[in-house]
Amino acid sequence: MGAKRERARDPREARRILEEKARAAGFDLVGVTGAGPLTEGGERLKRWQEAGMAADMGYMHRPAELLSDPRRLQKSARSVVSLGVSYYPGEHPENLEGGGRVARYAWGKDYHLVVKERLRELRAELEGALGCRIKARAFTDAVPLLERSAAQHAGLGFFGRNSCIINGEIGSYFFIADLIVDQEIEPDAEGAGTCGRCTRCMSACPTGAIKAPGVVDARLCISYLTIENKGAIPRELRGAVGDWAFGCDVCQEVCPYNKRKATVSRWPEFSGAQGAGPYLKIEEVLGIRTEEEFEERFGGTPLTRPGRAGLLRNCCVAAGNLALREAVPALVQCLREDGSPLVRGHAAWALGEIGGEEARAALEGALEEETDGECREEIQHALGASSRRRKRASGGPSMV
Ligand code: B12
Ligand code: SF4
Ligand code: SF4
Repeated sequence: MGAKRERARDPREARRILEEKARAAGFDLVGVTGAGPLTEGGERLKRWQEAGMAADMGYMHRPAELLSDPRRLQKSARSVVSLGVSYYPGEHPENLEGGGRVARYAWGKDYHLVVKERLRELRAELEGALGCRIKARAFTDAVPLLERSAAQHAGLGFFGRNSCIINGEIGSYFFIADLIVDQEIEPDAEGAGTCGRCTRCMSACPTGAIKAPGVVDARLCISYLTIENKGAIPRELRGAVGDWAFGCDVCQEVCPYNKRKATVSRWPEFSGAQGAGPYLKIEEVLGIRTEEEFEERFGGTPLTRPGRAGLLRNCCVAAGNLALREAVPALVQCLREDGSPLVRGHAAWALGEIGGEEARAALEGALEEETDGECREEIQHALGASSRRRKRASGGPSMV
């Protein structure tokens, strides 16, 4: 076999071969853009950062010039191949058993691993078909690049008012994956489309996180609060989190493009059967005390991202919002014996929301034992909530 060439000969032929191989690898959307800086995206990102909307996601505070320039990731880059794969696993069944709701993208296996493997295979296929070596950086949601802006430039879709990239044929329930390559591949026309006069996502967002068309304030977004956020979920936002225990789909659920176009993913790895599925059993999650148990239960799924304490925190909030009486014993145990103050504090809050004698007794007992300042404050607040509820129930004056 002769030595491989450095370059594919014809950019148009390379584009045709890419289309064929990417479709064969199971990608639903394929597009290409040049490797130059994503100027408009970078400017918007800077304004978003300056407004504090990146919250405490360290990787989103990197300089906008870095996040918007593919060549900073790979010096020899000549094209960015943007790929889309639907993860849509179907509609949420009704929450009849008081579960913690999981966003659709996370029902199955960890997409980082699943998609990366296919990207690796795709690159090998391309090298074979083009007869040249390809220097490539392959990733999905894992490196500092504005993947949505690159996808829009590569023609995968347009920016919706919810800030997701929407494709006219499949909606927005898809992952974006990228191959930054050192090959000249014929670029596609930019993605076009519009929300028209629709503003459904902006009015449906439970926390009012969509501040302007395409601008999501992460500090308010349930997806941030339940996944990336390492600390407490601000008390004033907990009620609006509802039963979401991991991520949030509201601004995509209401989108007419998804209502009309979303079709179930062809990748079995993203089905609920291969991972955590649409709902978590709240009591079961609240019983996880060690990192080992957590890894055994959720390893290989996206749900490891917030860590054990983060996921238990979320389940406490969901239990409180669902007023889940069955969860009281598990919450009491969290309050008494969990090693994380984050979990104890949110368990106290949930017990205050659910109320009842057992919850109240546990809160009073915990106040005597608890030494962590923030937890003590949560317990006191929960006791206040519970006595206000008691007064209301007995017809007495209310403080609210
Ligand atoms: C940080 C991050 C988050 C943060 C912040 C989200 C946000 N909207 O910025 C949080 C944790 C909240 C989040 C949540 C979600 N995320 Co996220 N997230 C990212 C990440 C890592 C960076 C996004 C980013 O750069 N944000 C900064 C803002 C400023 O950039 P932007 O979203 O691209 O917004 C641009 C528009 O304003 C745009 N723009 C440019 N021109 C124009 C023109 C018009 C008219 C408009 C309106 C906008 C516009 O310029 C901005 C800068 O590029 C990307 C992966 C990546 N590396 O890109 C995934 C990514 C965006 N997330 C993704 C997903 C799936 C989600 C969730 C759906 C998960 C869930 N179900 O819980 C939610 C959706 C929430 C939402 N409505 O955005 C997918 C989106 C796929 C798609 N089809 O769009 C990505 C691309 C990951 C992937 N590789 O698939 N995410
Ligand atoms: S993911 Fe949920 S909280 Fe975040 S912007 Fe969309 S609807 Fe709002
Ligand atoms: S719900 Fe309406 S405004 Fe929001 S992204 Fe979809 S089409 Fe656009």
